[in-house]
Amino acid sequence: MLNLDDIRKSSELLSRGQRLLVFCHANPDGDAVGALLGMSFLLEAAYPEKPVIILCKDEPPETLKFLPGTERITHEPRMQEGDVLLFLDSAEPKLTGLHESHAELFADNVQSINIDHHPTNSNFARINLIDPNAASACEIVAMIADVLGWDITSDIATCLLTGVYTDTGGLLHSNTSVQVYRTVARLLRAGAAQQEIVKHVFRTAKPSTLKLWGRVLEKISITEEGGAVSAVTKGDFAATGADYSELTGAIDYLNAVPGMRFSMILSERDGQVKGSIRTLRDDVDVAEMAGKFDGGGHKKAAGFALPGKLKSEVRWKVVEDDS
Ligand SMILES: [Mn+2]
Repeated sequence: MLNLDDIRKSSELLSRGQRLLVFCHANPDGDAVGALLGMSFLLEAAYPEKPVIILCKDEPPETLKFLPGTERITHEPRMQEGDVLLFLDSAEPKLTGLHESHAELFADNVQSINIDHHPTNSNFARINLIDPNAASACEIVAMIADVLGWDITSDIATCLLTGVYTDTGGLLHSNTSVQVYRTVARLLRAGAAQQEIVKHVFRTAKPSTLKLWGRVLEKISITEEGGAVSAVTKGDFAATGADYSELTGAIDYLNAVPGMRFSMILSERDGQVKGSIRTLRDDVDVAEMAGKFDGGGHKKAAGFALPGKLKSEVRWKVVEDDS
């Protein structure tokens, strides 16, 4: 639960800002883009005299370009005296991809607000609005808007509902709480374009995406530890013409293998191997598993990134010939 006092302090901080810079994490997903745009529009309405600058290191994936305002996302922050910064859905500075190129964003004297639902959040900002019980950052943004009496327009509701949907896998994941359904009802009442979201996010797949998923599915192997594991190499991305963002969602198919403790997809990108881990079980903590590789996340959905590349290993075993 969020502290109402912290929400009030945030609004005081925002009202003192000359400009408002809103950020989400790099390689943005539906929750990151939805919260980024939803919050930016809320701020523009609440503080019409203040410039609101919308920032993300990377472009949003094609599937999210239907959201209003994606063309306003810029990639290079230029901080000025009097700026107030907001970070969304980002558990730590490095996830913005800007911590090295723009270390000034995270300096001690910066006026910043951190809105997130990752339990691993490092509370790196001046004010930290962290609710690990929330299923998405968008859910928290909707809640803050209601606490502060900010009007949620239909465009804002569409942005926020996108994050609520994507971070719950279309209301299917175990994080789909009573509060998630309440938020959905709230956003539908505000006029969210629910069918547009469903169409673009869950019912649209480019041929390159389907081909990439084909490779993921073909390469599933079951490990001794009870994991359904697959991997995609740089070569797979090149051969299918898919980009990294198109891998999103494929892991749910690995999770469908019965009896597994967890599922994992390893993918090569930019000289790194990224691991995404999921589990459907209550007695497995994938955030802890990811932590062993310097990663983090939630108990049921986590990830890590290691420098290097993938090397496939085929294991052969000689057995008795009983044919
Ligand atoms: Mn999220």
